[in-house]
Amino acid sequence: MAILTESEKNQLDQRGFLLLERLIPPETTAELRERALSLAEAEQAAGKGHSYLANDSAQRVWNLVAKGEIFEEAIQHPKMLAAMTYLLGADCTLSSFTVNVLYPGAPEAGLHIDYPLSGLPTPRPNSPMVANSVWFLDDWTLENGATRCVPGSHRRLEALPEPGMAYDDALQICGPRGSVLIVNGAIWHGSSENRTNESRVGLLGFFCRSILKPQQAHLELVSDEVISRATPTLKRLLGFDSLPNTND
Ligand SMILES: O=C(O)CCC(=O)C(=O)O
Repeated sequence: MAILTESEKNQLDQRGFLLLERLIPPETTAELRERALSLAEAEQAAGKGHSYLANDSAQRVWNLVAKGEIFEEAIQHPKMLAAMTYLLGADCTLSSFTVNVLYPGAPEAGLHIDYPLSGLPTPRPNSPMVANSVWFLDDWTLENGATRCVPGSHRRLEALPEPGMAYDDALQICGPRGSVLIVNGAIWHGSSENRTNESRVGLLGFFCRSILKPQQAHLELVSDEVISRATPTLKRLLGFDSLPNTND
């Protein structure tokens, strides 16, 4: 069973994020990238692309667990799940699993905290409630939109980042493809501008405590075939162990 080192736990506690460098082998990273881009292209061509940011310069592909066995396996990565367990408890569930593509010219996305934290009354909870894993399927560089994070901002329980404001303490987290950035969802974070001629392709494995409503209704979205081959871990992540009771 994968575990976090004391230093890794400390980084999550103090800074609110942790970079796991080169976690994913190069062949798997390349396959995930190819699959992510072909899904994005297919959804665009079918008129079902989830585009956002100015000029539709960024795109999400939702519901990845239903879109290929490679994603079923990826979302169970032991070390990534060890980080989620540390932050959110051993019964944490999947909130959403998506592709995030920044096409050339995508502007920076505003700093934010993750769903549903920004909708909560303040002071927000002091303990981690949701957390994201940002999978670098390309090298994350200063030029292509590497994720910005404000270290320690998960402790600002009353404040939210102001739209359009540049924060001097925001750091761009750069790293080689195959790395996974674990982010407490209460950290002020967001993607940066992609000033290159290449797409920046990533995955977002987003998790929540089991008491929260996930971003996606996985039990409705995932086919019986996926559920029939799901491991106990995947079933738990999809929400089987955290359903409301049906006593009558
Ligand atoms: O893709 C990234 O760099 C970060 C995405 C993000 O901030 C989010 O979806 O909450």
